[in-house]
Amino acid sequence: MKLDRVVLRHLQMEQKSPFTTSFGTVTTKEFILVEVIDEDGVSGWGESTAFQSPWYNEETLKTNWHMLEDYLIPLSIKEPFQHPDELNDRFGFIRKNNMAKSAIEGAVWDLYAKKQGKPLSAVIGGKRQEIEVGISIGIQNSVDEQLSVIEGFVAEGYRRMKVKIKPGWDVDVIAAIRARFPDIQLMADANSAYTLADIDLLKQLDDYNLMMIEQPLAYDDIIDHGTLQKQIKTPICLDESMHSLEDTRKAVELGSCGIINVKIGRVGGISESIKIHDYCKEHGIPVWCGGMLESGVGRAHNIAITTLDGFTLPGDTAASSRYWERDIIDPEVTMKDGIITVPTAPGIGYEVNRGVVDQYTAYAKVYRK
Ligand code: OSB
Ligand code: MG
Repeated sequence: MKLDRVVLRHLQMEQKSPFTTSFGTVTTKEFILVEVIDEDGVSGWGESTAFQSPWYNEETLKTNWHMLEDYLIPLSIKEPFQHPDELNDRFGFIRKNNMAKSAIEGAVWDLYAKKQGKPLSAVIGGKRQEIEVGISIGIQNSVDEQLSVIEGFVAEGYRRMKVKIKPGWDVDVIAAIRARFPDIQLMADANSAYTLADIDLLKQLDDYNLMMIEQPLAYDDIIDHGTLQKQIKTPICLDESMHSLEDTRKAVELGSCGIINVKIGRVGGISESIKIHDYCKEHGIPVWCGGMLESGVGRAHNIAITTLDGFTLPGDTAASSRYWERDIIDPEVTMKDGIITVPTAPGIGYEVNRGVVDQYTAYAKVYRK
């Protein structure tokens, strides 16, 4: 593969509804859409999952633009390559900046699959034609509101409800949800809002048959999570503190979690996600695909990775209509009875709608050799 040029676009997409977690609220999604174009004029698409400000991790839209412009694009354009893994080797000397790396690596994976005329899912070894999905629900203004939002998503067919918790919005809310919905697959995501001082409170959550509790402790911790896991029955799932296969190995060896949330951007791309998947499968650790409120392009990558057989739990990959009035892909991602049908067209399997992309583009720049 030989890249002729790369286009970066800064997109601004108004969300249908605000999304609130323990660290704040997002109402407009701002992100970088990456397009790589090869010498034959074929385009591959990727999306950065960095937000506008560094509340989820240390990366931002601007730090990603800088890394892409000054390092990752020049390294990708300078010489041809045979396989996307070679790009990761080229990027290897750059520490972290995983979401920036993943954005262009994902675009190259799409291009790589398109050149072979195969869907990305098949190219990475995915076998599933359908994936089971759940939904992640932000913190609401009242318990009644939380219950009615859940009721709506249960009726829509989502297979698993994930609710956000934070100090002051935890045990009572979970108890109320369980009382109303005794049988749903339910889990809680704390986005690092607690410490080991909260251990008694976290133990109380064991009474509600949660599938897991996601990242209860610090965003950069794997040690305290191990201490906590030994004292609670609910499996811990790590999100924020997993950046690589090495982090995963350490967490598993320390007994710090029973489940791993794989986010392609957070771990630096599809190649690293596959390695984490393979390791977890070998060690009996279930994985599932997390979400970062992606547009259709990132969503398509998430669908592709979820076709690997170690992704045994429903992910956070909801339908386009959960997030956007109009997504940037055709067709948009739809969900029926908790199932998304995996696309069979080459690459990410959805067509990027350039007209819609243009409407959301605040700024764009073309990079050549
Ligand atoms: O912790 O998984 C998270 C959204 C933004 C940042 C972090 C997280 C989330 C979600 C939403 O839970 C998942 C989605 O619907 O894309
Ligand atoms: Mg999370």
